Amino acid sequence: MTNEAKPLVGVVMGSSSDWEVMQHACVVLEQFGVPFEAQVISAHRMPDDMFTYAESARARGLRAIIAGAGGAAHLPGMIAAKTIVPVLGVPVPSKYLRGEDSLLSIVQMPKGVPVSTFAIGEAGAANAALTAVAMLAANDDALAAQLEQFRLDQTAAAKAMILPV
Ligand code: RP5
Repeated sequence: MTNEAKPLVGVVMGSSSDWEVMQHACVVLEQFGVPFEAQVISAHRMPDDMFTYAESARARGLRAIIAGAGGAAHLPGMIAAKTIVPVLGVPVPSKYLRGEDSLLSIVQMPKGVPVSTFAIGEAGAANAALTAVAMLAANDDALAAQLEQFRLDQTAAAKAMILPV
């Protein structure tokens, strides 16, 4: 899946079963008109593809990689080990440990190879994408204005909230 010819953000996940969560990153990138690509790359089931993806990421123009995985979630960390493109890790909820295993696997990177780690699940996926947008906005005034407006809209929506009491 890709929404433009030359993606700036790569969205990868360990399984198609992660899509329910990871699609929320793609929705945000689409909303901001950021060119991205999305695909399954499994650290455990296709390690050679994972390394090829990471090694070629920067030369292909990727400026951020959003990587989601569940369980023993090695994908974000191993991608980060093979590229200097910033990796934004999304812990996907797992069947038995509700994603706490995913979170700890992703967040506890040894010093020297960082993975920026987000909340478990949908909020983490969306926030990883918003962070990628913010990173790109550092050199893109139009994108920065879009992000400012997004925040203003959120504030207005919160102020308009009415409780049922
Ligand atoms: C991880 O294992 C994936 O990221 C996924 O969250 C989890 C389960 O994968 P499936 O068995 O559903 O393919 O590698």
